[in-house]
Amino acid sequence: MKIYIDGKFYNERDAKISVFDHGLLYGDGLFEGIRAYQGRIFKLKEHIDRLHCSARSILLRLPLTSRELTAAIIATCRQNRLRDAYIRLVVTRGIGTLGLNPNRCKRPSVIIIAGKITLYPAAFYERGMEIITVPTTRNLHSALNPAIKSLNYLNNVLAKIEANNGGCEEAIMLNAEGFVAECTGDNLFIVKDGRLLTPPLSAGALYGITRQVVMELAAETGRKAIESNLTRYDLFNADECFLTGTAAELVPVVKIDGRVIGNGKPGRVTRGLMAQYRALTKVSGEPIYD
Ligand code: PXG
Repeated sequence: MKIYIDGKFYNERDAKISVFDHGLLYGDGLFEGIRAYQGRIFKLKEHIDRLHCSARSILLRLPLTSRELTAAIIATCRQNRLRDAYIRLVVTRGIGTLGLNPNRCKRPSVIIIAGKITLYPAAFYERGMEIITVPTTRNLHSALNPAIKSLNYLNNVLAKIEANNGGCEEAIMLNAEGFVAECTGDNLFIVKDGRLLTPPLSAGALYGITRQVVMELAAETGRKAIESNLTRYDLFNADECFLTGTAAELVPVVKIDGRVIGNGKPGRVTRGLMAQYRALTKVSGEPIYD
């Protein structure tokens, strides 16, 4: 595997960054997780735009323009001869001192890793998955806004550990007010009486790109998605529930905190959106090869 670091490609064993990089010392940096399907990078512009928004929020000046980032990502896929890939774009604050002052970091580093993705088991997509709410609440947006896709993922990691301890692969994170925010690496939707509902960003959700695509796909079939605060009660009484994310795509949820959702099987609206999403990934995206 060839890994891109600041304009050069390295073999896996030589792809290293400094122990003084503030990405490591303080989680001071950003990332994006991007997919390529059949030789096309899905929603690349949206990922790069979100990276810019995150960078602006943490006062990090990206060393590459959007065009340069696009070219570097495509070049990394080509170097690895990939058609279907999981691409991890990481931007760190760069090398600094042991103090946390980011002004000491001269130049942010850009790292691109493109490889294969490990997906949830196929059974989750066919039969649905079980998830639980966990004690760790989502970061307050007044403290560290969950809309910033930063390298500081300890909040999510703790929730993931709690999910695993409870025998689940994903956790529902509530915000400090007790409303549903999102999962550790996925957004959440429910269907109730034909309406598609998802928490607003202000509840502590990431502006998920899959979330946005799902909202657009639902609109195509005349179903307008509604952003609404949701409680656990709303989830327990939903007709359908599913998660969205670049890695997971759409995955049906059939049990939450021991309550069976709907009839305990992936719902009709969920299955319809899953099919629409799969179809879209096959025909759209930035071509890697000419
Ligand atoms: N919430 C959080 C906290 C996330 O990190 C999503 C929602 C879904 O957003 P997108 O834009 O992907 O629809 C994410 C995305 C990984 C991995 O390797 C994590 C994400 C995406 C891809 C891979 O853990 N998180």
